[in-house]
Amino acid sequence: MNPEISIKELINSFDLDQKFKNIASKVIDNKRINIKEGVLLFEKGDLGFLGVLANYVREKKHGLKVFFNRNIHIEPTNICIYNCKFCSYARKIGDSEGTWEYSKEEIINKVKEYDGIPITEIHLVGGVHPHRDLHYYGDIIKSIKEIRPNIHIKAFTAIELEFMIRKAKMNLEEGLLKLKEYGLDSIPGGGAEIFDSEIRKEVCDDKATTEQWLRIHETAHNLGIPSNATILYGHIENYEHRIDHMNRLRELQDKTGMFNTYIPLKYRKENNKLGYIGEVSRLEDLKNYAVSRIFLDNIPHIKAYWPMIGKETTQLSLSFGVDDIDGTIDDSTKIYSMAGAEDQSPTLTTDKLVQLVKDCGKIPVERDTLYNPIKIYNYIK
Ligand code: V47
Ligand code: SF4
Repeated sequence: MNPEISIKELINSFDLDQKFKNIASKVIDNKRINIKEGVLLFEKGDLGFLGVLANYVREKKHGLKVFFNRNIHIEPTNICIYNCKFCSYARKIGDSEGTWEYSKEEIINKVKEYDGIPITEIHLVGGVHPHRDLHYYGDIIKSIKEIRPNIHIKAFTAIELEFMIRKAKMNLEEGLLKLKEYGLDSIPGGGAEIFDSEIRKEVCDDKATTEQWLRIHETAHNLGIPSNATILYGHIENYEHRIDHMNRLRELQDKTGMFNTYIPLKYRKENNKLGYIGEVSRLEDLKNYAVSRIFLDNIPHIKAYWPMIGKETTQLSLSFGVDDIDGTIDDSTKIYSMAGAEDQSPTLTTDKLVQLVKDCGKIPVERDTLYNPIKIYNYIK
């Protein structure tokens, strides 16, 4: 069946206001929706309609494929100089409880535990330790590469990078190039939080600014280092702030084209200072994925981070624009478990991950960090 006819028929089956019909026509004709239209989708979009439109975009880009990778997360420390109100895991030097810092040897030993296991990526992210600079972490990356030369190292949020480069008294370009030399392959999406300056001031006023976050990613892209982008949603921001956030990413992506994936991170409320506001519903999560897929026409992938939202919402998200589920096989990350994530000890074998995708009628694809396929699974159950 011609996919354009079927999507038009599907859209016509909704009783839609003209404004939504115009948005759907734009999306079907490969035209970009504007800020006002993005906000309208959030405010008044029917969830079924959003799902159909987001799924159309998703299938046009990736068919029924759902990407995952085999990675491990290592968090070198939870010591952090900053005071983000949503953070449940950061501690200060000298705090009597719940503080950790792994030595270089401990990190290397963790990597060695995966000898012979076909992981393709190490995701290395932690707190901003006041005494550690770029060379300290660069040396760790170099040592990991010595024992696993082909592993992809995706490391350090823009917040960590801003501090460790400044501490090493380098400018951004020098610092990022040096890290690349040590073995850094790409940058994860964390630290973006919310770009609106007023809301950012309310939730994380002492760390790198929006402008710094964007500059770090732009500089990395210009040096050939790809990256991801996140948003922290479901706290005190409103829909305009979410669209503003995505719009800034869309504009940067127009310039560089080096963002691989957009990862909406749902705010979790346990053990942090914003807990009194509670959490948004699953419906809101699905709406957020769908609008993200529709609005961010130039970012190839939308990722649902399953340890954070749980396996069921992850499965539902696959019909609301998501095509990537990260796929951590052994996730020792504490940033979410301490904030009350669904999955308190997130590990999924590849078999279970593959089944989770097949159960949704989709095709699991194991990928490397840069989305080159490693194995395409048969989608028959
Ligand atoms: O920037 C902190 C978030 C992020 C909470 O690039 C919280 O592939 C929810 O960016 N509730 C760091 N979120 C993690 C991150 C990430 C994760 C998975 C994959 C990738 C990738 C990147 O975690 C922080 C912050 O936005 N976070 N506290 C909380 N209470
Ligand atoms: Fe530090 Fe990151 Fe926690 Fe903020 S979110 S306090 S930067 S560890």
